[in-house]
Amino acid sequence: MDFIEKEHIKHEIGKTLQRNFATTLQDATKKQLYKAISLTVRNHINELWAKQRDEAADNQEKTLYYMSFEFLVGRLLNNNLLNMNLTKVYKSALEDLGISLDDISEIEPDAGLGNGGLGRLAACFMDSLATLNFNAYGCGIRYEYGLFKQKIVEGYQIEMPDPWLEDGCIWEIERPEEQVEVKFGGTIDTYWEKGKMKVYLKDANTVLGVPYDIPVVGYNNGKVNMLRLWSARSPQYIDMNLFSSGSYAKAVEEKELAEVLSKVLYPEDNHYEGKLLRLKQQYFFTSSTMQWIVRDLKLKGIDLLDMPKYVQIHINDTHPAISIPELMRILLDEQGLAWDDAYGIVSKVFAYTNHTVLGEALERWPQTMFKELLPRVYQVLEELHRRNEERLKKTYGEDWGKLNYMNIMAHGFISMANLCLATCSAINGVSALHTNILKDDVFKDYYKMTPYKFKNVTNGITFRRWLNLSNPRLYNLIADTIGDDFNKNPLELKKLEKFAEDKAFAEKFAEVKHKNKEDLAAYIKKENGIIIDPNSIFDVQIKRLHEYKRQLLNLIHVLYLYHQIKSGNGDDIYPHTFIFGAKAAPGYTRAKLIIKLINSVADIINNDPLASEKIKIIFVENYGVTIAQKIIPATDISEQISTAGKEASGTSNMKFMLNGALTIGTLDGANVEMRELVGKNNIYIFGLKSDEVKRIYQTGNQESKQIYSSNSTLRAVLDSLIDGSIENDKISLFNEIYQSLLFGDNNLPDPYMVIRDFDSYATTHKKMWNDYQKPEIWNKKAILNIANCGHFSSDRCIEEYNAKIWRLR
Ligand code: 26W
Repeated sequence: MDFIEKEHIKHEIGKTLQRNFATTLQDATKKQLYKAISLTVRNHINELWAKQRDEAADNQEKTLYYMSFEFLVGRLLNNNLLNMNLTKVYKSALEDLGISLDDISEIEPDAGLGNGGLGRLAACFMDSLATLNFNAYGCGIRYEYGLFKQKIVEGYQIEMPDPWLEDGCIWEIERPEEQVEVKFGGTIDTYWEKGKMKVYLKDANTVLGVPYDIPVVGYNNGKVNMLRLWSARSPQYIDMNLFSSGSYAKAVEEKELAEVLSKVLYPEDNHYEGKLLRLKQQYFFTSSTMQWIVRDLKLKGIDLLDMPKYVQIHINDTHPAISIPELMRILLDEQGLAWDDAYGIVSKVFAYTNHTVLGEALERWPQTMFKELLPRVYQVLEELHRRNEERLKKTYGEDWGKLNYMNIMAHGFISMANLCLATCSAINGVSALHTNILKDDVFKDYYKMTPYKFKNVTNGITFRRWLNLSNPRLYNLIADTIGDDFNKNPLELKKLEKFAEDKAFAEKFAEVKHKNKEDLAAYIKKENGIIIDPNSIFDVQIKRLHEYKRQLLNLIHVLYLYHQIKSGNGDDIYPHTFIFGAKAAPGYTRAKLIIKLINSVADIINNDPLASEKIKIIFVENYGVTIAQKIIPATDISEQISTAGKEASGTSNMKFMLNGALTIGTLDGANVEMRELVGKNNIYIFGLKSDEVKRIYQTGNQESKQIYSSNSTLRAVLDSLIDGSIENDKISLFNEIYQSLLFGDNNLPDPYMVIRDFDSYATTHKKMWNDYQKPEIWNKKAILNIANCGHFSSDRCIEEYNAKIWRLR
């Protein structure tokens, strides 16, 4: 961005307040200030953007369409200032006006259009794509309500709506002139035209897809890509006859039914349910996007047969997989291509990332539901299925068990993963371990058939948001020490290794961490009313609540420490503040019960004069991107403790590493690669490995019961879940959790290996607090973590996607 004078900025803000809000700097509310400031930033972005949109008409470079049901973008003002290289001048202009940028940025709603890792990954990717100067569009849904807001009432999670668009979104631009029609239901009809049979839908319901574009600015390079989010609109105006005859409600009903499609984000993370509305949403945004892509190519005068040269479509998990038959349908029915030509295109342009191996997360749509909602797309799917089955038979013969397992359609269901495996040109996992599990286990039969399709691209995070923006103290310290080249090449962070044993540097690092901890303590005091000690170890687990992520293991360990203290054996325990932040899917009862358990235990410990000297528990309400940005810089210990084999990658592990926290973790997901990069002495690995877990699943897990019988200390802790010592007037409240640990679900005791891994977890913790008390050791390890974190930049990750899969340039 060319340099902008601060006087000019001050002038622009004043003028914007007058022109848009008929107010002045003196009278403006904070909200008006936020909006006016953002509008001035937006103007600078839009000038660049307009130029690039203009150029795009002639741009023949291959473009990526990153399709995702979720984009967890978070706040944009600070991010846009940073990437536009305007932070300094804006800060100083605002200071002159007596305004604090930090205060103002707190006004912006946190755009929570995603659940967790997959949605945040998509947002990090958008940042890197623009920064690396690739032409890319993020394509998704403009949910009117983001992920629910979490309130904790008497320890329980309560879900509240998140109307993030209530006051409008400064950054988006509505483009009604580019709207498309999406058709649902109806029946298939045919007619003849110029000797060709044409297929169309009769009596279908039409919903309009209206695009809203949000600019995505590259870091310091003037590149502007965009996030195109589709909003559903009814093509009908309110029926005035009904309206004037008194049927007001009915008159608006139809309109509402159409517009409900982009109302709300499904809050289930890793647990799939075949809900009709979800299927409608998926078709709505994929059909809108496919129509747009084809229209755009034709506007550019490109022959559709050349599409693979110009277009790459990425499917972020199976949620957008209906794009595949939908693009086929458009090419066949609307563009008149022959099947083989259409399939030739489709089999080249799509690539698919898998983000989870949990069986309960795999999408399988009931055939009847699909057929009724999307009759023509269903026909196309049937043909894709038939042809795929022929191919499978060539490899596997008439092995029907295997065929049904691998088929696109079987037993009344459509397997979206099999659709992707059969038709995409590339399939990737998100960490080395995860990709191996896909190859050897979950997708092994497809891997045998088409090994060349399978790639690994280990996840990454954008350092711009997760270091520069959220931890300016550490960013400045690093930049002052090794220069700021790491902004362009994150591997340059390696230069910090030299300083790992430099006393002066280590002290500065410790000071940064301490200040960040003081800030977090102040925030927690304000939000939770609890005073925590910045000298205690900040031990953090923030992520979605899921049994496989094992917040329960963490909590049981805290309870164990509590028992030690109460029985007079806690002298060597170093003071800890255990921080949890997690949303549970509203229908996931056990996860919600674990939240209640954390809060109940927190209540007991925080109010126990003896125990609270040593340990405190904080549950941070409404965990999301913005809160993560406050917590991560202040963390000493990062909890990455999933049952091995279950966490595809994890990305918060990388954020903590970048911010100089030390990890306690299992050999799961990207933790495995973290250990390789930083060395085994600088990460605290514990617990069962993924192949051991797999074996236990095959042979049963009686050992958990034996541990319970033989380890009296652990037994006392577990028994305290049900003996009234936690919620004495609701004695059976946590019985379900206790039962699951000891007897399990489906006869497998302790299905997530909490009891099995407890001992090694506790021992490892002890080692950590001993190391923490030797700052020269601890800081050295922390600095080595930062120095070796460059690999986890989403810039590296995007370059790798490009080299292995997309080939945009
Ligand atoms: C309701 C169906 C459903 C199924 C799966 C909803 C959402 C999902 C996602 C795939 C869950 C998800 O976010 N997975 C996470 O993806 C991250 C980015 O790759 C990984 O780092 C996490 O390990 C993985 O759990």
